[in-house]
Amino acid sequence: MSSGLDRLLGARLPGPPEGARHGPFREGTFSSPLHSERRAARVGLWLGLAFTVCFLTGLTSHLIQNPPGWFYWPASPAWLYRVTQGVHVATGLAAIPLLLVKLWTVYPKLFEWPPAGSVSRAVSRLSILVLVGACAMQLLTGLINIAEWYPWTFFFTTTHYWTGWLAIGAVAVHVGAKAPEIRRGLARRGTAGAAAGLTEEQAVERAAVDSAAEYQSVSRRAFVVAAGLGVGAVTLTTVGQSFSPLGAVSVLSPRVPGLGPQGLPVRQTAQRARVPDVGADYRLVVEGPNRLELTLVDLAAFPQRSERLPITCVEGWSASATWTGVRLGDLLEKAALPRDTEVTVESLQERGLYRKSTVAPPHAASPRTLLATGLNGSPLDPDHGYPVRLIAPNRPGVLQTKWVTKVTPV
Ligand SMILES: Nc1nc2c(c(=O)[nH]1)N[C@H]1C(S)=C(S)[C@@H](COP(=O)(O)O)O[C@H]1N2
Ligand SMILES: [Mo]
Repeated sequence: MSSGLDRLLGARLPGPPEGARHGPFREGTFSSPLHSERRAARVGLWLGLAFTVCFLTGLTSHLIQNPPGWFYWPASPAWLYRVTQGVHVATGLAAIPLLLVKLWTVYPKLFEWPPAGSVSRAVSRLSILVLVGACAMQLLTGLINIAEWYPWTFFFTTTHYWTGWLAIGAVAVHVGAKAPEIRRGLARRGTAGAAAGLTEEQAVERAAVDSAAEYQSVSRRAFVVAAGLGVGAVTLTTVGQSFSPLGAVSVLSPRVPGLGPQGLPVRQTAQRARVPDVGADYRLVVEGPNRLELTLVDLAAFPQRSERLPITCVEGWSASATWTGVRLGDLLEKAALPRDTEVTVESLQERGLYRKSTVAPPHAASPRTLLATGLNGSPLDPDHGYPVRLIAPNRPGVLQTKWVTKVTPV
């Protein structure tokens, strides 16, 4: 807290005499301008922006995977989800160093005296506990999840969703409660006092104290540069997992583009998913008024299409590939169903959350949605879904079902 503010508020603070305070509780312990209201508000602004964008893109991903009746997600542009989910993971990662910086600018508040003072003060400090707890938990579990380490027994996706609401709610409450401080902190020097409703004389005094403290400190600029470099380094070394031009410097991302069979990453292998061996008895069944039961030879007799489409894992990595196969719409039409029929696509995989997915009408009808048998010019590798996988434009990877054996109208 700046000494100017201390002086202004000091008269109103009840508490034991200065001599009774010890260690960091003594007045003037934290005099660095890096702990100023101004610094806290500016870092907070960036952190708030990162959190808001991260929340909105995360909510979008949630709605695509659990669409309520009013929700519409288009099949084109094919790259849209790749961008929204890439931004979700990138802003979440950037928020980690930002949160650490923010906590460092404000931690002297832990030693404010008196500790509670009033009921409203106690409530406000408790709300900070919820805020910091929810934000830290959200960022940390998100990071562990994209590193593909799952050391928990709860279902990550549901927890991540609800903690997201808790975190953004706590951010909103915090911004509301701190509005005067934020306004002062973000105001240009000189107008700060006016925004705070001080008399002209007080404002001049405050501005003088604040700017002297800030300007005298060379460390202020070094701090901003270090914080910026931290955020930049995290972003630069991870964003290549979805933004391929930066793939070469993507040393910290868990998924390196190009790794995996046929030049594409694999999240779940055929072996781990315990996919039964595919033999001559394999059939692709399409339920409908004219039920189809197709062998791979039957499937090859349909018109073959090739589409260049990305796989975009919800965990942030994405990669484009050329897929070859039969249009889902062609199969639906052959089964005497409208081309925009909402369908469930089911895998040979017997257990697991991702063995099924629902294809919404815009995606079923899209001429780019394929039941693919080929990838980058050769038959699908078992880990990419041999013999048949779904690939549709603008859809999360988790909905691009592999080892497909059945298509059923919803
Ligand atoms: N049957 C089945 N399909 C699946 C999965 C799965 O676990 N089982 N994983 C999905 C997920 S989470 C992703 S990101 C993509 C990954 O595709 P790839 O392994 O072919 O790159 O496949 C999807 N299809
Ligand atoms: Mo995924």
